[in-house]
Amino acid sequence: MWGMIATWRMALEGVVTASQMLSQGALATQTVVDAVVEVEDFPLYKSVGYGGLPTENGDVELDAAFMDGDSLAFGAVGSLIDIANPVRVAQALSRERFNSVLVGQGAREWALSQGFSARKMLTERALQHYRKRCQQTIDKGLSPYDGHDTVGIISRDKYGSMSVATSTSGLFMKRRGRLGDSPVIGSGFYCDSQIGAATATGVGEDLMKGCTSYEIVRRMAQGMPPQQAADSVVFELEDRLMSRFGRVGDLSVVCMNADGMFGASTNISNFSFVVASEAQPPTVYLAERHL
Ligand code: SD4
Repeated sequence: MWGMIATWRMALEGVVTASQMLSQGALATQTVVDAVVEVEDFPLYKSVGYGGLPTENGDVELDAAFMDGDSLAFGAVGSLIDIANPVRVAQALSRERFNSVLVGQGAREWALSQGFSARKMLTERALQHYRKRCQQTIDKGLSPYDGHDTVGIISRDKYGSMSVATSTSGLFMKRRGRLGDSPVIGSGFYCDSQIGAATATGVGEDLMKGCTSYEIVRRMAQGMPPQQAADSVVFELEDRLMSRFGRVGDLSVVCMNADGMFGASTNISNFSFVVASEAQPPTVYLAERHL
C-alpha cells in the first residue's frame, strides 16, 4: 500500500500532487522530492526554500536532506546559499559514494558544477521581516518562533520502497553557518524501507540531543507501533531535557512503518501534518500534546 506523511499544513499541495503520482505507480524516491520541491518553490512559506527567512547576516542559508530507504543512501546540504532547490542537490549527493554531506561554499560550488540553477532566494517579503527585526532593539537576535517550520516528508510507494526528505531555512536570525537537525542523519530524518522512516521539526539543537528520527525508527524495528514510537521518543526527550535544563524547545515528529501505519507526536499545542494513502485522500490533521 502506498502512503505519504508530511510535517505541517504547508506540505498539502505537494502531497496532493505526489500522492496522485504514487497511486499511478511512481516511486517513493521521486515523489518525496517532488513534494518537497513544491514547498521550496512557494514564496510565501517563510521557513523553507525561496522566501525563507535569513540569518543574522541577511543571507538565506538553506538546509536539506534526502534518504533512500532501500539502499540507505543519503545526501544532505547545509548553509546552502542561492541555489533554487536544495532538496534536489541533497538527492543528487545521495548518489555519490563519498562527500554525501556538503555545506556552505563547497555545497554551492558542487551544485553549480552539476548544473543546478543559481537563484536569489531572499525575497522582498523576507527582507522586510529581516529589516524589521534588525530595527527592534529588544529581542533582537535568533527567533525560534518565527516561521521556523521545516518540511519533512516520508513517501512509501506501492512496491514497498520508502524515502524521506527535509528542507528548511532553519531558525530565523540564526548565526551564519548554523546547522539544525534537518540535514543531520538520524536527527532530522531517517529511513529504512524494511522498518520505517521518521522526520522531525522544531528546535534543532534539542532534536539533535535525542537523535530523534533514528530513535523512532529503532523503536519501530523493535516492534513498537509508529504512534507509540513517536510519543515515547518525544516525551522521553522532553523529560530528559527538562530535568537537566528546565526548558525544552518545540519537538514535533511524523513517522511511518514498513506496513504503511503512521504516527505523529508533538510537545506543542498545534502541530499540523498531512497524510495521504491508498486508504484516504490527502488530509490535514492537528496533533496536540497529549501525554
Ligand atoms: C532547525 N529543525 O533548523 C529546524 C527548524 C524547524 O520547525 O524545523 N522548525 O532547527
